[in-house]
Amino acid sequence: MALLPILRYPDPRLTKIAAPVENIDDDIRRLAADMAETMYEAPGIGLAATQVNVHKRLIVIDISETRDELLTLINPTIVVADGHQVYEEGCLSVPGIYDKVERAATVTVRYLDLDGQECSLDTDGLLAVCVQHEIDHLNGKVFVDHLSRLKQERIRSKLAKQARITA
Ligand code: QAP
Ligand code: CO
Repeated sequence: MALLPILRYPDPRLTKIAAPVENIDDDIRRLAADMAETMYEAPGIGLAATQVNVHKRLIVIDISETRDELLTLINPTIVVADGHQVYEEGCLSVPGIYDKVERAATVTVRYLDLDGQECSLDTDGLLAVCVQHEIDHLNGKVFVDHLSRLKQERIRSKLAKQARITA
Protein backbone atom coordinates (compact mmCIF):
# COMPACT_ATOMS: atom_id res chain seq x y z
CA MET A 1 0.00 0.00 0.00
CA ALA A 2 1.15 3.53 -0.69
CA LEU A 3 -0.04 7.10 -0.38
CA LEU A 4 -0.28 8.81 -3.77
CA PRO A 5 0.38 12.52 -4.43
CA ILE A 6 -2.81 14.43 -5.30
CA LEU A 7 -2.81 16.93 -8.20
CA ARG A 8 -3.83 20.47 -7.22
CA TYR A 9 -6.16 22.73 -9.20
CA PRO A 10 -5.47 24.34 -11.68
CA ASP A 11 -3.02 21.60 -12.77
CA PRO A 12 -3.76 21.01 -16.49
CA ARG A 13 -3.56 17.23 -15.95
CA LEU A 14 -6.89 17.52 -14.08
CA THR A 15 -8.52 18.33 -17.45
CA LYS A 16 -7.52 15.03 -19.12
CA ILE A 17 -10.27 12.59 -20.09
CA ALA A 18 -9.73 9.15 -18.53
CA ALA A 19 -9.80 5.96 -20.62
CA PRO A 20 -11.94 2.93 -19.74
CA VAL A 21 -10.29 0.18 -17.68
CA GLU A 22 -9.85 -2.77 -20.06
CA ASN A 23 -8.64 -5.42 -17.62
CA ILE A 24 -9.21 -5.63 -13.89
CA ASP A 25 -5.75 -6.97 -13.08
CA ASP A 26 -3.35 -6.73 -10.14
CA ASP A 27 -2.21 -3.26 -11.25
CA ILE A 28 -5.78 -1.96 -11.10
CA ARG A 29 -6.40 -3.67 -7.74
CA ARG A 30 -3.21 -2.10 -6.35
CA LEU A 31 -4.19 1.33 -7.71
CA ALA A 32 -7.66 1.01 -6.11
CA ALA A 33 -6.09 0.04 -2.74
CA ASP A 34 -3.60 2.93 -2.90
CA MET A 35 -6.37 5.39 -3.84
CA ALA A 36 -8.49 4.20 -0.89
CA GLU A 37 -5.53 4.59 1.48
CA THR A 38 -4.87 8.09 0.08
CA MET A 39 -8.56 9.08 0.46
CA TYR A 40 -8.76 7.80 4.08
CA GLU A 41 -5.50 9.47 5.06
CA ALA A 42 -6.48 12.87 3.58
CA PRO A 43 -9.24 12.45 4.91
CA GLY A 44 -11.77 12.66 2.12
CA ILE A 45 -15.01 11.00 1.00
CA GLY A 46 -14.14 10.47 -2.67
CA LEU A 47 -11.15 10.30 -5.01
CA ALA A 48 -10.91 9.78 -8.77
CA ALA A 49 -7.84 8.23 -10.48
CA THR A 50 -7.43 11.49 -12.45
CA GLN A 51 -6.56 13.24 -9.16
CA VAL A 52 -3.55 10.94 -8.67
CA ASN A 53 -2.49 11.45 -12.30
CA VAL A 54 -3.73 8.06 -13.55
CA HIS A 55 -6.09 8.63 -16.46
CA LYS A 56 -8.27 5.54 -16.09
CA ARG A 57 -11.97 5.35 -15.22
CA LEU A 58 -11.76 4.33 -11.56
CA ILE A 59 -13.12 6.06 -8.45
CA VAL A 60 -13.23 5.30 -4.73
CA ILE A 61 -15.88 6.66 -2.36
CA ASP A 62 -16.67 6.25 1.34
CA ILE A 63 -19.25 8.64 2.80
CA SER A 64 -19.78 6.58 5.99
CA GLU A 65 -19.04 8.06 9.43
CA THR A 66 -17.33 4.80 10.37
CA ARG A 67 -15.01 4.88 7.31
CA ASP A 68 -15.67 1.22 6.56
CA GLU A 69 -18.04 1.34 3.56
CA LEU A 70 -15.61 1.61 0.69
CA LEU A 71 -17.09 1.70 -2.80
CA THR A 72 -14.77 1.10 -5.76
CA LEU A 73 -16.40 1.95 -9.09
CA ILE A 74 -14.74 0.97 -12.37
CA ASN A 75 -15.98 2.46 -15.67
CA PRO A 76 -18.92 4.15 -13.91
CA THR A 77 -21.70 5.61 -16.06
CA ILE A 78 -24.81 7.45 -14.98
CA VAL A 79 -27.74 5.80 -16.74
CA VAL A 80 -30.59 7.72 -15.06
CA ALA A 81 -30.49 11.17 -13.43
CA ASP A 82 -33.49 12.96 -11.95
CA GLY A 83 -34.34 16.17 -10.11
CA HIS A 84 -32.02 18.81 -8.71
CA GLN A 85 -30.18 19.36 -5.44
CA VAL A 86 -27.65 21.92 -4.28
CA TYR A 87 -24.81 20.76 -2.03
CA GLU A 88 -21.76 22.53 -0.61
CA GLU A 89 -18.84 20.68 -2.23
CA GLY A 90 -15.11 20.54 -1.63
CA CYS A 91 -12.34 18.57 -3.33
CA LEU A 92 -8.98 17.14 -2.30
CA SER A 93 -7.54 18.81 -5.43
CA VAL A 94 -8.93 22.23 -4.36
CA PRO A 95 -7.97 22.36 -0.66
CA GLY A 96 -9.72 24.87 1.58
CA ILE A 97 -12.32 25.84 -1.01
CA TYR A 98 -16.01 24.97 -0.64
CA ASP A 99 -18.98 26.17 -2.66
CA LYS A 100 -22.50 25.21 -3.68
CA VAL A 101 -23.03 23.19 -6.85
CA GLU A 102 -26.34 22.11 -8.38
CA ARG A 103 -26.51 18.49 -9.54
CA ALA A 104 -29.08 15.73 -10.08
CA ALA A 105 -30.93 14.68 -6.91
CA THR A 106 -31.04 10.97 -7.73
CA VAL A 107 -28.83 8.93 -10.03
CA THR A 108 -28.54 5.33 -11.14
CA VAL A 109 -24.92 4.42 -11.82
CA ARG A 110 -23.70 1.28 -13.60
CA TYR A 111 -20.13 0.14 -13.01
CA LEU A 112 -17.82 -2.85 -12.58
CA ASP A 113 -16.61 -3.83 -9.12
CA LEU A 114 -13.08 -5.14 -8.39
CA ASP A 115 -14.22 -8.68 -9.33
CA GLY A 116 -15.36 -7.44 -12.74
CA GLN A 117 -19.03 -7.92 -11.80
CA GLU A 118 -21.57 -5.59 -13.42
CA CYS A 119 -23.22 -3.56 -10.65
CA SER A 120 -25.96 -0.95 -10.45
CA LEU A 121 -26.43 1.58 -7.66
CA ASP A 122 -29.54 3.75 -7.10
CA THR A 123 -28.68 6.67 -4.91
CA ASP A 124 -29.59 10.14 -3.69
CA GLY A 125 -28.30 12.77 -1.25
CA LEU A 126 -24.59 13.04 -0.53
CA LEU A 127 -23.68 9.75 -2.26
CA ALA A 128 -25.39 10.91 -5.46
CA VAL A 129 -23.44 14.19 -5.28
CA CYS A 130 -20.19 12.34 -4.67
CA VAL A 131 -20.70 9.94 -7.60
CA GLN A 132 -21.39 12.88 -9.95
CA HIS A 133 -18.41 14.88 -8.60
CA GLU A 134 -16.01 11.94 -9.08
CA ILE A 135 -17.29 11.03 -12.58
CA ASP A 136 -16.78 14.71 -13.50
CA HIS A 137 -13.06 14.23 -12.65
CA LEU A 138 -12.85 11.30 -15.10
CA ASN A 139 -14.21 13.69 -17.74
CA GLY A 140 -11.59 16.33 -16.90
CA LYS A 141 -13.94 18.49 -14.84
CA VAL A 142 -13.49 19.91 -11.34
CA PHE A 143 -16.39 21.29 -9.22
CA VAL A 144 -14.91 24.78 -9.67
CA ASP A 145 -15.85 24.52 -13.38
CA HIS A 146 -19.52 24.69 -12.28
CA LEU A 147 -18.95 28.10 -10.61
CA SER A 148 -18.93 31.58 -12.18
CA ARG A 149 -15.81 32.84 -14.00
CA LEU A 150 -15.33 35.42 -11.24
CA LYS A 151 -15.32 32.71 -8.54
CA GLN A 152 -12.95 30.58 -10.65
CA GLU A 153 -10.50 33.50 -10.90
CA ARG A 154 -10.69 34.15 -7.13
CA ILE A 155 -10.04 30.46 -6.40
CA ARG A 156 -7.08 30.35 -8.81
CA SER A 157 -5.42 33.37 -7.20
CA LYS A 158 -6.10 32.12 -3.66
CA LEU A 159 -4.54 28.72 -4.43
CA ALA A 160 -1.58 30.31 -6.26
CA LYS A 161 -0.94 32.49 -3.17
CA GLN A 162 -1.18 29.44 -0.84
CA ALA A 163 1.25 27.53 -3.09
CA ARG A 164 3.77 30.40 -2.79
CA ILE A 165 3.46 30.36 1.02
CA THR A 166 3.91 26.60 1.36
CA ALA A 167 6.70 26.42 -1.26
C1 QAP B 1 -16.00 15.20 -3.19
O1 QAP B 1 -14.31 15.67 -1.63
C2 QAP B 1 -17.24 15.73 -2.53
O2 QAP B 1 -10.73 21.29 1.00
C3 QAP B 1 -14.98 14.60 -2.25
O3 QAP B 1 -8.93 20.93 2.94
C4 QAP B 1 -17.19 16.74 -1.57
O4 QAP B 1 -13.35 14.34 -0.12
C5 QAP B 1 -18.45 15.26 -2.90
C6 QAP B 1 -11.20 17.72 1.56
C7 QAP B 1 -18.35 17.21 -0.97
C8 QAP B 1 -19.61 15.72 -2.30
C9 QAP B 1 -19.56 16.70 -1.34
C10 QAP B 1 -11.34 18.98 1.04
C11 QAP B 1 -10.27 17.53 2.57
C12 QAP B 1 -11.97 16.58 1.06
C13 QAP B 1 -10.58 20.04 1.50
C14 QAP B 1 -13.49 15.45 -0.55
C15 QAP B 1 -9.65 19.85 2.53
C16 QAP B 1 -9.50 18.58 3.04
C17 QAP B 1 -12.80 16.63 -0.02
CO1 CO C 1 -12.82 16.23 -6.36
